[in-house]
Amino acid sequence: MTSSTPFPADFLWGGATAANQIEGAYNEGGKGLSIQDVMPQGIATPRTEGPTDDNLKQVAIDFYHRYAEDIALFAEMGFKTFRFSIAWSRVFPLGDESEPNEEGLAFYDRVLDECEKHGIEPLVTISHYETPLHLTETYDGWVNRDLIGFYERYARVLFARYGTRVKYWLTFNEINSVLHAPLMSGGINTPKDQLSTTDLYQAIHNELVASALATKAARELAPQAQIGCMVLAMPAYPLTPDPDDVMASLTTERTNLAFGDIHVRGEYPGYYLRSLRDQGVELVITDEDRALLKEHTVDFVSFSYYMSVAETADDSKRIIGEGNIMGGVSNPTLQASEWGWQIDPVGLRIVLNQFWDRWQKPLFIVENGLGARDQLVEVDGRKTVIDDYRIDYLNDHLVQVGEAITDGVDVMGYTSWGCIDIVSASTAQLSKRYGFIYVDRNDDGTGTLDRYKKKSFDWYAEVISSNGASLTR
Ligand code: BGP
Repeated sequence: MTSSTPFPADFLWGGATAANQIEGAYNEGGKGLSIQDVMPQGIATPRTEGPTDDNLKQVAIDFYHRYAEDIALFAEMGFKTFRFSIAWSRVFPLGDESEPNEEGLAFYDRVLDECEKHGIEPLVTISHYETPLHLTETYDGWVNRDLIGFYERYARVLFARYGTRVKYWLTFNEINSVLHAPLMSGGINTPKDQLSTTDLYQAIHNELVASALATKAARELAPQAQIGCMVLAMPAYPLTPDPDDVMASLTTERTNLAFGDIHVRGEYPGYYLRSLRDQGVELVITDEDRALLKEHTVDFVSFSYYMSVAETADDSKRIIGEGNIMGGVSNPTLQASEWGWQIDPVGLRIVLNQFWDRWQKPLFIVENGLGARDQLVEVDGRKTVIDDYRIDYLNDHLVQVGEAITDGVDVMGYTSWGCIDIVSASTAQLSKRYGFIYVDRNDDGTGTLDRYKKKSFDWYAEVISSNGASLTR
């Protein structure tokens, strides 16, 4: 380690993925269907009746069969940690059975074997946009309180099986995204335009209680485990200095900050309760729920960060960008990616400072990256991608992480999203690539699935080996 880096010596550098976006093998090993099997276009179109052949996630990048090769490539980059999710429907094919599927559990044993072989610390998401389809169709997903028990049973199986091997756990991926993507995030079958506000907020409450119960279970079954919540972070800047715009931006930010507040402080904040009252929402919250939330708060806060948005109180000024699933007003000072996500490295420093000031919990950036179209070229007889745009994006964001650490923020680590090319969550494309490793698979499903190192592969390896000293400031 050189003295010119702000990153601590034990900083967890790595990459992040999710089961449904990498594994494929959608009906192998006793796996049941998940909501992803009826979402061939991501969140762009309504769900289909059943699985369809045009769904790239059926094969994804075939990580189910190629995990050893892929983890070896991550190790070659020097990863200290690898974030992946466990497919709930691999472990409980329907979701409401009493006994887990041994073949599904054995797969993750093998993944963990490979991580251990290379000295890579696993970072496991328990639920990442892949609710078993049966729970969606029979119970309407998280709207139904029964899911709390099914999730707790699933989490207990994971802690009992992997608790000595996995230290870092995340309960729900981007838990706040259920506000905008009820099916993908909350497994809710009722179409968004027919879903009542009460049902939506009840689903959120049920997930929060389940998250607390998982934390409780971890304390019992895996005492050395560290449990994190995971929120989609997206600062909302006031579009102008007009106090009404500032208030509007605060209100928008609070729709996301509430999730961290509840996970860290163990109770609903006053502004959240007021918003429920204003919307005429009355939730079923038991005394036991309140006690669970209060007693089983998280050890750390993890989050994804891709973009910021602007906010205004003046509807005539609302120019909505393409945005993430969370939407938002475009910021005229920022450039956007090809998919309309506004690029804002300083926003990451702002989020880190805001979260640290607010919660005083260690922070883990578990998703960040640039989705871009790549072109495979041949250089010195070797196929590669010259992805300087991705290097620039990641470099500029990591420099801001360094600034935040220098500001005094406790940052545990950074896992760039889609460290190997994967199927996109929002659009289900493979052409929206994030990886350091190119996967030869196209949007029409053609391709060899061969892996090629991009220019960013060597760049990230250097960032890790120098512990951030090689970043260009
Ligand atoms: C987050 C999700 C991920 C991931 C990422 C990039 O919202 O947690 O699953 O996919 O965004 O989004 P996309 O794949 O739509 O480009």
